[in-house]
Amino acid sequence: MKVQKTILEIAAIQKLVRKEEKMKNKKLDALLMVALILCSFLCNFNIAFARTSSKIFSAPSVKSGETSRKTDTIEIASSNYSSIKGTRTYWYIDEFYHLSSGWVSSNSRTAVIRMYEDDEDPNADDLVKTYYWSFYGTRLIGIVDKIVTNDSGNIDSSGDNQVELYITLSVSAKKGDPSTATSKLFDCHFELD
Ligand SMILES: [Ca+2]
Ligand SMILES: [Ca+2]
Ligand SMILES: [Ca+2]
Repeated sequence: MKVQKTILEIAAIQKLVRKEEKMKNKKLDALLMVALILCSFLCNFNIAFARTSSKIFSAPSVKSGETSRKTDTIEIASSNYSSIKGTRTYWYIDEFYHLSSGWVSSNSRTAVIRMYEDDEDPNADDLVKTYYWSFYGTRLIGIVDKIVTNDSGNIDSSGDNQVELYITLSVSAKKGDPSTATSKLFDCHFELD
């Protein structure tokens, strides 16, 4: 009688354990499903919000202590927004080069790159962002010092998803610099959210 009771108790415990395991598996399945849904949502989000990149172009040549002429204007259109805010524009350096021979090597030289959005007369172009950079010897160091957003609002007409961007470059003077302009200091490109 006692033995039979013990067997029944063991069977009941085994049933309980199996039930708990089933519950655990169900919970794991549910968690896995949530993770999968979240992942596919994030992947889609990433694809939907892919940035547009412009072609790579060269820095303008510049004389010591002066501001360069503007580069060619580059048209770049967003596939995410119908109106473009200054905060949704980006400018990156792809390749760094040295100042032309004869220029003084200095770690206290600085460069300022201004990104503008071109507009038709009589509208003035918009100063969108300013990038402040330091030199290491005769080339820019790898990372920008400071980026200032000068215009965080719409930089073109509302409903116009294409902006027309260009940059200018200023390089601070060092005593002994030649009066000749630099050859290209970097290659760069724009991006747009
Ligand atoms: Ca424009
Ligand atoms: Ca504009
Ligand atoms: Ca436009």
